[in-house]
Amino acid sequence: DYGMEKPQGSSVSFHYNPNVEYHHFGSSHPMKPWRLTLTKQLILAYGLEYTMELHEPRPATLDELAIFHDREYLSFLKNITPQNMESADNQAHILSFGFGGESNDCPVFDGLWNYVSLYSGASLHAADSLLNAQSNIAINWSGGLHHAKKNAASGFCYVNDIVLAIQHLLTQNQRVLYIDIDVHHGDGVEQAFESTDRVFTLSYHKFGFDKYNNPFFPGTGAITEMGPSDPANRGKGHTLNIPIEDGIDDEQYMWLFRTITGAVNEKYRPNAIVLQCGADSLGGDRLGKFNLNIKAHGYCVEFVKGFDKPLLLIGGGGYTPRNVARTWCHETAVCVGATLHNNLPTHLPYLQAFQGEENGGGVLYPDLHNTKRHENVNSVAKLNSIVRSAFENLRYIEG
Ligand code: TV1
Ligand code: CA
Ligand code: ZN
Repeated sequence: DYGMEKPQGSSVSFHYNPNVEYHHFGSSHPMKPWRLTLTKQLILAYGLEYTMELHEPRPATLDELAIFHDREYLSFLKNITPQNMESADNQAHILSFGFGGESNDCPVFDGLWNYVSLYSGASLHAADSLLNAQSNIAINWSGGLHHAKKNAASGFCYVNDIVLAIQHLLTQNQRVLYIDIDVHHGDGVEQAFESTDRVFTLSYHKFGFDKYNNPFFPGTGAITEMGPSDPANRGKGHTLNIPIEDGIDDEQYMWLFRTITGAVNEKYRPNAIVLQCGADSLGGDRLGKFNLNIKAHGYCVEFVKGFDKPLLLIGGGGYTPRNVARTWCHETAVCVGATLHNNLPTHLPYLQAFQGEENGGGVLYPDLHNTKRHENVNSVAKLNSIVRSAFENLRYIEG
């Protein structure tokens, strides 16, 4: 032993199987897997592929998915097609497994099984490269499907690749911290680990009701929701939810994020971190209600990277494809420590997709706050009270 220390700085691995791009939820559905094509093209155009180790992971197997999901659910998922879904046998299960229904959030489409195996395989492979110390930051922009339950699809999510990746990390890590900056509550991940103290789940999200008194999806994640209340349950206090109102701006969000995430990291002392980077918390998102700019979203990645622990970065929501691509490209650059030019590379395929916008067409960092779609109703007093409650909720965990 020559007392050699592990190399300074971070090595980044990128896990992506391009076959995910070719799946379609349906033309009017907000989830567009081709946003991953845009993301990849931006990353390549900026030359970021030379700064990371690239992997094309194989799809996850049925047995790998069964570590979290029920086999009956998986065999339904594996066999259901747009052609056979009308059969009586399938109709009997379709609603209970979270498909169809009025919203049609989780449609049955061609290649569904292939799609879920591909994004899950990439998250498992990314976790694996952290376990083998092949990288200290592993990225899978195709994953982050945080609503899926062990026996049901929910909110565009069929298989919970995050739960699977965390379970894999737990084979060699005592404590894993899960952080979720998607505009929706990370309910599936929270629920999967509600009875253990080996995973701490922290979600920032919009919480509240619209003018028709309908809750913002999925309707859970109040500040008072902190895991089981039974003191004998080890999971008690290992859940923290940060409910936020419409229109939150960069300064407010960054302040909330560093204050609370910093405190959780210090108290919980995780051995590894999973950060879900849902890009629907950006200003101008088709479904989201926040007003964040790309660099404020990326600040969260920068801040967590600063903890210097094995880090799994995964995608999630994001419904304005050009801004999803910009954000995840920027966050890839943050990981490798690169600074990118605001002017987009001229040789970028799909350059058109990034042009002709009101604010900042042709650039990487348009002003998304200026889209002013949602009035900021987060008051200083309200944010202070959230932080106060969050700190109080942390008293349950022993540092
Ligand atoms: C088909 C076609 C489905 C058009 C769904 C928006 C559509 C939505 C569609 C939609 C839509 C939701 C609900 C209502 C619950 C239902 C990836 C009481 C224009 C992680 C999932 C949001 C977010 C689900 C996923 C939500 C993620 N919003 N058009 N559906 N019912 N569902 O509100 O967290 O980003 O909107
Ligand atoms: Ca969230
Ligand atoms: Zn979302």
